[in-house]
Amino acid sequence: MTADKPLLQVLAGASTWPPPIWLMRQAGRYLPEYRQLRAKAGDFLTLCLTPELAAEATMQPIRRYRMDAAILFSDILLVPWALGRGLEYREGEGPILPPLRAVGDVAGLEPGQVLARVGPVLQTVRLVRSALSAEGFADVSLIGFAGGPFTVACYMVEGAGSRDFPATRRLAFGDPALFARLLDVLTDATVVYLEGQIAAGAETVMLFDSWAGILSPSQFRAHVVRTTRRIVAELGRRCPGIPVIGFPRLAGVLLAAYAAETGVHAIGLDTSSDLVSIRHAVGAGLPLQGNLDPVAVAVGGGAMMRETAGLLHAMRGRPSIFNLGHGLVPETPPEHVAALVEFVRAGRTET
Ligand code: 1CP
Repeated sequence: MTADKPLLQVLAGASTWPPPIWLMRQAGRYLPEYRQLRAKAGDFLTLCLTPELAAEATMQPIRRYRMDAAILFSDILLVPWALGRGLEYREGEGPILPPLRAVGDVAGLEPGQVLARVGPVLQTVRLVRSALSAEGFADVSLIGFAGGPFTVACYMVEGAGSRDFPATRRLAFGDPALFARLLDVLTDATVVYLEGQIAAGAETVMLFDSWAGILSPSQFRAHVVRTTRRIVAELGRRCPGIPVIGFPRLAGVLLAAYAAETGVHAIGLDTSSDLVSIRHAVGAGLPLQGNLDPVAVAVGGGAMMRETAGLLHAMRGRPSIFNLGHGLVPETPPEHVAALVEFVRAGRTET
């Protein structure tokens, strides 16, 4: 029920105080209980595809910190995996996929086949919903997610992580028809996947477009705005009332166009965005989420508190969700996260 859940209230346009808080990568390697679970699962993909273990990873930060939202424990690359492209996570290297460069690589991708393969992820969503009610977290919202089609395409074309994805940008300019076909398949697959998560119990969904910021303005409109607008419109038809949070990381001044043209219901800000100037650029009523530097949490102490107080001050009086500008880093001491949550819950705008 929206009425009882601070995060959903803010997404519906309310300015609650103190703002609700959750943190990107709140589950993960900085938590000793996660490292234990990860060791038990063996590899990361097995952890994502074993509903009992993935639900446990989702619940760990909720039990420890009582965050206002749980985010499904999974990964954005489950979509290419579900499309049959193959995916491997190598220790210390990150994700590896077979690079996609030719027409033939896209021809066989069927968005319809995604639902058949993501059953375990949808089961995780159901398990988390029941765990939240069974363990007394009735006011904690459940966030589902997917990667933005452009960001997922980056990993599929490049075949791995990269600083600036040169092969992807080359394909986008060099074979626009092929690249558009790939983005269309990913857009359709993402709609089906998010609709499945919502049917299983996700109350809002977030689109992680982590690499949106590497594009020129015209390419940003073609690959990020166009796909996001289609996902938001389609989900609006299929799942009315479910808010979509967009995270076009490092979009900079293009954030205003993203906010105006995609129809997202809230925007996740990366570390570089200035909350005060952004709110003039995107309209006063649009909920904003962000954007503490995760490194400040790793360092902790006065530096973290001062940054946090400044953000809280800028958030006051408008619909805001406290979060980071990017994910928690693995070397973050868990007690720094506890101190951060306590500080935000006290609504302190001064140190
Ligand atoms: O245990 C491990 O060693 C695996 C590390 C890990 C984790 C904990 C990966 C591999 N993915 C995840 C979980 C994850 N990924 C979540 C879970 C929920 C939570 O936030 O607690 C989410 C939302 C993601 C999303 C994700 N995966 C993004 C978008 C957000 C971002 O960080 O920019 C991206 C880009 C990925 C790809 C990915 N998966 C994993 C890694 C190490 C990466 C980044 C690879 C790279 O480009 O360097």
